[in-house]
Amino acid sequence: MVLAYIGLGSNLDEPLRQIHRAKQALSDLDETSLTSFSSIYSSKPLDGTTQPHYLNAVAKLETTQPPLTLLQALQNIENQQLRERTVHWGPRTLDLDLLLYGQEQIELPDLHVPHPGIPRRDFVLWPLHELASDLNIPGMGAIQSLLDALPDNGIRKL
Ligand code: ROI
Repeated sequence: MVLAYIGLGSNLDEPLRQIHRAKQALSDLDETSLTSFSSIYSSKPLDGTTQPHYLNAVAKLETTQPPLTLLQALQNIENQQLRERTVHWGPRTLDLDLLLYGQEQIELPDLHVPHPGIPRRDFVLWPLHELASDLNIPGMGAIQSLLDALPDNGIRKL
């Protein structure tokens, strides 16, 4: 059994509904239980084009699925929620990122764990901190130090 953390993000087509649906889909995954779910946060878009604010959250899973199987399952959920991959870093109905898979460091063409964007993303760090305030992220350090290093970008809990 491995603890895995999943980042959720949406800024199109009723983001709150997208996040709730994705939470349900995560709790229905095979060989997996959803053991906690963060608050939902509203955050300014980081990078990309001019686009609406995002809603973000983090889910904590206990799973026996191997990382690439889990990644495929996340992509299936994105597809069910009609994610359109047209614009790189453009707006999206649902984005699911495999943030952490136990303490493993994985470098594969389609999968980088821990997710390399974590240190820059307050919309990942705040909800992750809510679920695991003493987390140590392999190769990146203590979650509290990562948060302390980020400027306040106006993120807020719903
Ligand atoms: N910005 C925010 N605030 N939240 C996201 O989930 C998000 N996802 C992205 C990019 C475009 C990098 N910006 C984001 O993919």
